[in-house]
Amino acid sequence: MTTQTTASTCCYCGVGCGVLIEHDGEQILGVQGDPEHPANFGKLCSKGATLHLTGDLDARGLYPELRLGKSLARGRTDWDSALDHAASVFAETIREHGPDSVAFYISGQLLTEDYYAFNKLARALVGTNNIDSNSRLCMSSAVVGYQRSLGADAPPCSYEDIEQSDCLLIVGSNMAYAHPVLFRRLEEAKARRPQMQVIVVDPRRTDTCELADMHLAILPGTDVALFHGILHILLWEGWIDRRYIDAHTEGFDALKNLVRDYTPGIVADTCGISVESLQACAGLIGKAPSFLSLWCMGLNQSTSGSAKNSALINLHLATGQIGRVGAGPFSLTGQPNAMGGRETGSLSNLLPGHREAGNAQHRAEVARYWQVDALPETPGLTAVELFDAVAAGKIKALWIACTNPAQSLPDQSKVHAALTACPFVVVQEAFFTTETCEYADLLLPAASWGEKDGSVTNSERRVSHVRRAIAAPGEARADWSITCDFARRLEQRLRPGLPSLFDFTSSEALFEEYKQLTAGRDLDLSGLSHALLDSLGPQQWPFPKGARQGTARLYADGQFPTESGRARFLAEAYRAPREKREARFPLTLNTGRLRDQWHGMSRTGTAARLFGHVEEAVLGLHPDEMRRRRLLNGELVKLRSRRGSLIVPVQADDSVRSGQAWLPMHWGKRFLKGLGVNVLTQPAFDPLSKQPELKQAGVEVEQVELPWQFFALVEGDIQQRFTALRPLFDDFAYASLSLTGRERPALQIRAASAVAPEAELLASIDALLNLTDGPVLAYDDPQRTVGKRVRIEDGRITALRLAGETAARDWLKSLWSSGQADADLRRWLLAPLSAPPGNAGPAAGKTLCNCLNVSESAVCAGILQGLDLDGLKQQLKCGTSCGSCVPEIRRLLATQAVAISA
Ligand SMILES: Nc1nc2c(c(=O)[nH]1)N[C@H]1C(S)=C(S)[C@@H](COP(=O)(O)OP(=O)(O)OC[C@H]3O[C@@H](n4cnc5c(=O)[nH]c(N)nc54)[C@H](O)[C@@H]3O)O[C@H]1N2
Ligand SMILES: Nc1nc2c(c(=O)[nH]1)N[C@H]1C(S)=C(S)[C@@H](COP(=O)(O)OP(=O)(O)OC[C@H]3O[C@@H](n4cnc5c(=O)[nH]c(N)nc54)[C@H](O)[C@@H]3O)O[C@H]1N2
Ligand code: SF4
Ligand SMILES: [Mo]
Repeated sequence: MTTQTTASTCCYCGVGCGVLIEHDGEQILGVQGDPEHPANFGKLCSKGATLHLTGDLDARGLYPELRLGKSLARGRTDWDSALDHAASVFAETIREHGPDSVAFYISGQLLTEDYYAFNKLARALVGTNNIDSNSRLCMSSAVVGYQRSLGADAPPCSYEDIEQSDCLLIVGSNMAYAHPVLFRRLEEAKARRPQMQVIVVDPRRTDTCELADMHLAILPGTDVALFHGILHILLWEGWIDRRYIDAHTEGFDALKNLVRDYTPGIVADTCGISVESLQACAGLIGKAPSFLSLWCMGLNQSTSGSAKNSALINLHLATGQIGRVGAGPFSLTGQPNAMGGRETGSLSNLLPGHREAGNAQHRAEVARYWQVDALPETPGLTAVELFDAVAAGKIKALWIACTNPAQSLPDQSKVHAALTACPFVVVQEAFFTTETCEYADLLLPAASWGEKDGSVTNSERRVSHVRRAIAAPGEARADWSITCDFARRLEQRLRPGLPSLFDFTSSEALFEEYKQLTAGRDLDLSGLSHALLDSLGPQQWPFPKGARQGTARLYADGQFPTESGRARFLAEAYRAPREKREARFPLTLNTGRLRDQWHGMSRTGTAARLFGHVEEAVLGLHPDEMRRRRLLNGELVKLRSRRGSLIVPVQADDSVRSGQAWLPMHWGKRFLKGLGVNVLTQPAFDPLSKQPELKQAGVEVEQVELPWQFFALVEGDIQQRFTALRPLFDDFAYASLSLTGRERPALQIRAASAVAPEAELLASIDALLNLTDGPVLAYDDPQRTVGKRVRIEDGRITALRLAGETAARDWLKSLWSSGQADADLRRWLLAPLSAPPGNAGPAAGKTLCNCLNVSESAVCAGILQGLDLDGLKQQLKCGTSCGSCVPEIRRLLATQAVAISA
């Protein structure tokens, strides 16, 4: 079959890049950036550019699976039986315990049409507001911030504003990793206009700082103090816009009173920065012709998330820096359709069309449109509260779609206990490998990227048409279609004989119904349709009926969608993060994203190439903290919080300050022994947004003695081996599973324990590693302190494992990846020692440039030869394709230059 191209969007971050999917009608063969798409103009980052390499069918859900008793295993079933069963259980539960005994937990990665179907199902049919989404962990503080300060949940800016601004404040956002294509656009703009000032506020020195003129490494959680301190200086210096304040805002006097106490000395002290840098930062903002701020999880994921958002927006209102080119408070959205979720009302407190579930008039409007008597009044549960209610037995049937709460919610011990206790759990998933799937009584296979049709809204309010390229594998179905099919079966049981509310035969039909609910509201997108998006391309809302183009910028006229038409200053005092530093937990744990992984790694974790940059979860600690605790690089440590513990290797990392610790968020129970990173994080949440404080948990680090070490590599049937092997490592203190190898992917396992495991366990592991028969060379020393096995096929290593001691690990891995199996290897294998022979070269190290496979060591060698960025690009080709590695190359250039000159 010939190769076809389907234009669609990337399924990862909120930048919302257009992709051209190359396929043969059955399989996706490649992806390119869509040059026509106004979010990316052809660019893609390392994740977008590798989409076609992800999604191993062995990890996908292909058929519905049902468990008919908690102690039983799940078995394959058909869709009719699956959905009839679900409808019966839901109907019975609702009849017996009321509508609030069931709940839906959904996701910012669903399409707008999927969201709308779920919303109507929960509120109109079931009659509950218990429908919340993972956006509660992500954007809900920004929602509150915009609503409170500006009157509606609408980011007022466009991506162009980032390019055109004179002064950019990037706060609590590592956009070099998390919004890479936008960062590329910023890099290019800064190269064109070097006078543009970029300030980064982040407790860590991230790759985003490589572009910054100023980096303020504030102490975790002190942003509100910083913003008030900046405003204090702006007032003192007269750098505010009195005319704008008078004409378009209210509440300034109260704020002025509050910030009087936020003197530079006190604020610098609270934030752990110098008075000079605070003054300089305020100067850049106060004197800039245009000022734009970008923020993400560093502000939102906090017990002061709402206050942080409003304190930042205060700065824009006080300087009149909103509604103009290059100006405004611009919240970056995380997930591809976090915006669509907010628009369709997919947080428990919202309703479609930017309405409030707590507002009687809003409820009446939506009820009338849906032709039901009324919508439920009882407030719905938010994510953390919802799982608490599940644990307490109040929620008896839980429907989870497109999110992996058994990895991503804070306080995982509680989440796992809740899922174990819940009488009926439905999981609607594209990948059946996630931690949450384990708990499903009914597991429903969902179509995923490239296989479904609908729409998404990106960070700049731009709606794109997501198009289907190929059919979903097996019996997987589009989310909206699963939801509507279930809803129709539930209707027959709850309101028999009445006309169906879910008579939708396409995602387009859902969009057509939904869009009318936005008519006349701030987000009015009633002029859009799938067909119009096809003819005019992606459009920014508002886009009312009859419009021919979208709206790039909001509030140009200074009119805000509040009762008075004025924007509001919010005066809230700074509050420290919930978990104070104390002797037992003296470190603050910060968690967040890596460049090449996506959340729980269900998709990115199927592509070996994406582990090339970072192979496993490693704790970063400042060198002083390492010294104080006598820790060495690579050593395993136990990381403990008030809620749980985790064993991981530690690494000196001077991008975090003393007193802090850093761990990537991606590792859950599948990839790491234990309950994952979130066993440590705290469920305490912001009082208004209910968003938990995922970025600041009190922890301590302890040494552990785990002398018995294990290392293995195996090629072939990776996902099946992964799933089969993972449970065998439950008895080890530490175990980390990942993928490795670019051309010949393999499953890699590292493990450790205090004593050697039982011989039978090791034998079972060997069997799954393909190391028990065939061309396998083995050596075990009599005391069983060293055990080596290598499988050699056609002169190449295809599986290997070291047990007891793993000194030869890197050497063997390099032999495996180079495809050699020479005399040295045979000699080493039969010797009682485990150490590699003397001529073993260094380990390959991490891959910096994933597109062109350039290692960090090659880049460092180039720098030592005197090459600059352009030279490195020319000679090594690194950074010449997607550019995601360029910030890191810049950082290496800067640090190496220091090392050379020092
Ligand atoms: N590669 C990749 N990209 C992604 C994702 C992914 O999983 N992988 N996920 C997407 C999603 S859903 C989201 S929400 C976004 C998240 O995007 P970001 O928010 O940019 O990413 P994070 O790494 O979670 O956190 C950002 C920064 O907040 C800093 N921070 C921590 N505490 C504080 C604080 O108190 N104050 C300030 N000012 N900063 C603080 C951290 O040090 C970190 O560098 O990324 C999106 N893009
Ligand atoms: N410690 C810590 N924890 C965090 C964060 C942090 O910064 N630190 N960040 C938080 C944030 S901002 C977020 S957004 C969450 C994200 O947390 P999750 O929502 O749990 O993240 P994902 O792993 O992306 O889950 C999406 C799931 O949907 C599945 N899927 C993919 N496509 C489809 C589809 O089309 N249909 C269906 N039905 N399923 C599909 C994927 O396989 C995946 O399992 O994590 C939060 N947790
Ligand atoms: S920046 Fe990368 S992950 Fe985000 S939408 Fe674009 S290609 Fe996808
Ligand atoms: Mo997110």
